[in-house]
Amino acid sequence: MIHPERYLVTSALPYANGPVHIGHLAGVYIPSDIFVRFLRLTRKDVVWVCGSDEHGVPITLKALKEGISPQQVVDKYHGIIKKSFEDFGISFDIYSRTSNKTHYETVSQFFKTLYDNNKFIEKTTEQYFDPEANRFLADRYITGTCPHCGNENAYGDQCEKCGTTLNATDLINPKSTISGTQPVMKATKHWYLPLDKNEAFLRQWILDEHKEWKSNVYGQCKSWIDAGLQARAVSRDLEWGVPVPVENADGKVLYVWFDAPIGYISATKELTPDWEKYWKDKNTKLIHFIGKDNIVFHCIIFPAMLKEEGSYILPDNVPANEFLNLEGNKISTSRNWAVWLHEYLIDFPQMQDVLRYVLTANAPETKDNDFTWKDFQTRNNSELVAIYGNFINRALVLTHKFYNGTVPAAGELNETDKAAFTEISKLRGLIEENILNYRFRDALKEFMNMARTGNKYLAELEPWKLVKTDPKRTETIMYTALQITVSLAAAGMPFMPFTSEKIYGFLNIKPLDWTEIGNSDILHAGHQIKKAELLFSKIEDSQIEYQIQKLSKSKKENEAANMKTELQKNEISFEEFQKMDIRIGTITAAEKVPKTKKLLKLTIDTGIDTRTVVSGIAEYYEPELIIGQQVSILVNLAPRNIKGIESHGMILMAENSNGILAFVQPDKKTENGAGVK
Ligand code: B3M
Ligand code: ZN
Repeated sequence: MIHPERYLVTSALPYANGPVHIGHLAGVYIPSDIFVRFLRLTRKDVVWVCGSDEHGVPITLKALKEGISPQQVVDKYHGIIKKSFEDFGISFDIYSRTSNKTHYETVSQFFKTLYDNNKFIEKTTEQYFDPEANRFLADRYITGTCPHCGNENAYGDQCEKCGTTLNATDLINPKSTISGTQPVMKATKHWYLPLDKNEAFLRQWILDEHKEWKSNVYGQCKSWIDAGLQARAVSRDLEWGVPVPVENADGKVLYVWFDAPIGYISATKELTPDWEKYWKDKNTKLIHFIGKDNIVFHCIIFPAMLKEEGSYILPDNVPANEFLNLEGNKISTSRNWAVWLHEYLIDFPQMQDVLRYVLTANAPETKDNDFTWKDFQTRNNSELVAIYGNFINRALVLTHKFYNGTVPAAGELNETDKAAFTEISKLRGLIEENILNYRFRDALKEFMNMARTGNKYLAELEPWKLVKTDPKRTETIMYTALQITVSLAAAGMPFMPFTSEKIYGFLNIKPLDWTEIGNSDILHAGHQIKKAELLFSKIEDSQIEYQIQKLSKSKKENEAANMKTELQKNEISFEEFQKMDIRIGTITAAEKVPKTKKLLKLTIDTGIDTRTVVSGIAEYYEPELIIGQQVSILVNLAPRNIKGIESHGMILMAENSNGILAFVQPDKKTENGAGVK
């Protein structure tokens, strides 16, 4: 017997420092849930592990802010997060947590193995220490003046006003956020993982052997490796975390990014005594689902750890997603600019699948995407209600009406009937192929095409009319429509499991295997189905307005406090301003610059001439959609060569505090060449 393919799937462990929102679902948990549900339907040997990430500065900072202990923080949010996942049908085999005993043992053992085999280098460096609080300060515990922009509240790792990455020692007038006093430098010893030693291996393993990885993932890995890898400290001077398991390491814990990925291993151990076949057998495919900010940890650092340890397999793929924005702004916990899962369910009870659908249809698979409530409404009303729901409802209601809910017997299937089944089987193949290649949006599109196939079948054959003139043929049509209904329940299971379960309930049958989709003979004549209810209902404008209003409240309340307006620049004279020749022009063509993420090549009619400008706006605009727009362009800027293209001028853009760009445009159409003064 051939053994089924074996998979170990992991999803990023969310920090237990706050509830989860739609960004988490869209980026990581829905795609992995679709993938795993599909594997289960195809009878693969699969385990899927996740859990709360309960260590690190994100947790201790939250504790400081809420005035409770780190343990209280993680206990509170672990419960909330776990419940949200369950409520949305995220079907982990285990949702564990990194504060438990198995995890501490697994991490300590892992560290000791590397330590005993001399895989670490020990280094003593000077770090900021708060004498009053008697502790070393992680970067986030130090604030001071940014040397670049003068912001007085820059953090030890980053200035949030100008966005510069900093070292704590760059700050002017550093202050401890714990005691408010000035920290001092003090020597401290730490253990470092020499990533540089793994550079050749990583280069070959990723850049040569994993060219099939998503381009955003591959690209990030390449730039890290090309920039040259350095040794990374795997320990910290903190009280919260897994203690460094060697002598003379009091007050030191392992860095959260050392312990957290090992959480995948601990969770598997908790799940099954058979855990080693998932982690140590070369025939297992290990897949990490993560967001783009976690790429380096999962593609470079964790694999280097696994490689050094020696007994584990490495990931087969790391299908990271980009970010989901909300109504044009970055999702932000501190500004409460988010749709929280537990709140969604209060406003839209039992409507998990609608959110799952919209977040999949609009998933940030290749670039950042925007969630808007309007789009949510449209997709529900004109896709779920009008297509999927409509077909299922018609099939079931007519069966009750014509045959009191008994499946009719089919006569000979004609070409139209057979073509419908052929189409369903073909679409099944396409869904399958897309899921296995991590293209969940496309997979969902093909699923909706399956629903369209059903809709079209009924709309063309009109059994509601035909029943009066040809009841025999109508029986065959309804028989066929019911088989299509079964196929839809089965094919929809990875995407909208609650809906599929409902349909199975109406049909009064057990769930199917994936390979049975497209089968023309699942429900037999005489089988009794149950009363059906509507699967989806229309979302009214008032519901959407309420959500938008709810958001705008948070926006006003929180944005003022978080405004990151740049300081005014030095004064200039009017003559200096006049040197700039700014005109209104129209975009006449636009295309992506190949092999770049941010650049568009634009052709602009400036009124003076038609010219080429390269602009860093690709993350915010689809090239096809901006043709015809008027923009402001600085026309007398010296030409520059950007990625081999000569760029003549610069498009003026407004950039908000989240780095989101918008055109600076005239508010009514004006002639090309009009001067901006
Ligand atoms: N908790 C970071 C995050 O939530 C981190 C992931 C750990 S995965 C091992 O973005
Ligand atoms: Zn700054």
